[in-house]
Parts: sequence; C-alpha cells; structure tokens
Amino acid sequence: MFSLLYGFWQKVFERVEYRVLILGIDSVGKTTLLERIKVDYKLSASLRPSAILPTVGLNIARVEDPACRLVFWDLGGQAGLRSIWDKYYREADSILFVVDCFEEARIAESLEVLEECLSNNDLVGVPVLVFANKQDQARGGSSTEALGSRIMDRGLFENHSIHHVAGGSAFEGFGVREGVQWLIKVMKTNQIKV
Ligand SMILES: Nc1nc2c(ncn2[C@@H]2O[C@H](COP(=O)(O)OP(=O)(O)OP(=O)(O)O)[C@@H](O)[C@H]2O)c(=O)[nH]1
Ligand SMILES: [Mg+2]
Repeated sequence: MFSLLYGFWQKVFERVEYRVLILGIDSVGKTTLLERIKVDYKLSASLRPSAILPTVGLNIARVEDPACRLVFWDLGGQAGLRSIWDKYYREADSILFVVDCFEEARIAESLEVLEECLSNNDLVGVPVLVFANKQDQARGGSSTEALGSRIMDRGLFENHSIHHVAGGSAFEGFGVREGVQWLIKVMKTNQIKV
C-alpha cells in the first residue's frame, strides 16, 4: 500500500522534463547560446566565449526552471557532423534552430539545412524556435523579420504549426530568456505529460 501511494505521489509531483535540441550550421553560436542559458539559470557564473570550441560531439545541459526540467542537447553544426542529427529527432520535444543573419551565403545554407531538418518525418509537429543570433553586431545583415519572411515564403513551417522566429544575442544575452520561455510554454501545451 505504501509503495502504491509513494508511486502515485512520485508521479504527481515529479518534474516534467522536456528535451530541446539545439541545431544550426557551424559557428552560428549554438554552444555560446547553451552557455548563456547556463548563466541565466545560474549553472555558470559568467560567459567565457574564449573557452568555447567548435563542437565535435554533443554538449548537454540540464536546467531546473520553476515550471519544468529542461535538457538541452547542443550538436556540432559542421557539414560532416550533421549526419548524426537525425538520431536525436525522435527524442526531441522542441527544436531551437540557430541562424547567424550577417552573411547571405550562411543564411542561404542555414535555410537549406533547416528545410532538410524540418522535412524529417520524426520531427513532424515538433515546435520550432528559429533564433536569429548575433543581433549585437552593428554591421548590416538580414533582420529577424526578413528571415521570418524568407522561412514562410519557402513554406518551411508547413509541418510545424507551432513555430516562432526571434532575434537576440547569445553573446550579450538579450532575447535568450524570452526564447526559452516561449519553448517551455509551447512544449507544455504540445505534450501533456503526467
Ligand atoms: N557577436 C556575436 N558573436 C557570437 C554570438 N554567439 C556566438 N558568437 C561567436 O560565434 C563563434 C561561434 O560560436 P559557437 O558557439 O562555437 O558556434 P556553434 O554554432 O556552437 O559552432 P559549432 O559547434 O561548430 O557547430 C564564436 O566566436 C562566438 O564567440 C553572438 O551572439 N554575438
Ligand atoms: Mg558548438
């Protein structure tokens, strides 16, 4: 009887856990974003960009939000490393796709990679946040709105009714908290987990 009650108590009060897969081509700032999230959730004291190296395997961070537990998976974005991304798709509760908007060739490559990623059957219906990173840079480039329009024009969100395009800076931190809160909100409504 005790174990039955205990099991019930555990089920009711255990923290819901959501997995966020951070994707994007190389050098767009995925790991910097993960480190910024760790600073925001007090897992790190400060951001040390010089200590961040190109990702070859996988970086993981577990954070405790008042609303839930979040597990972030940050994968390497170099062309030769993208072939393993799909091994993680089935486990993902949302996608955080990072884009660097300040070089046309890189934006075009990002959109191609985003298209391939979102057309995978294992990701149908999974909420997607596209994060237009490096907005702290003064030089010209594509605005967050322009990026959003290009994504809509190409119909990339066809299988992803829950989507959002937001701008910010992993480096300086603005836009990051709002992005994570948006993800939590939509993951909660997309998957009722008890
Ligand atoms: N100005 C600026 N630079 C940034 C920002 N985020 C990342 N960077 C820089 O971009 C470069 C690449 O950052 P990473 O976080 O290693 O990029 P990544 O997407 O994880 O790259 P891979 O691991 O190779 O896939 C580094 O020099 C960062 O300091 C940002 O918001 N603003
Ligand atoms: Mg990285």
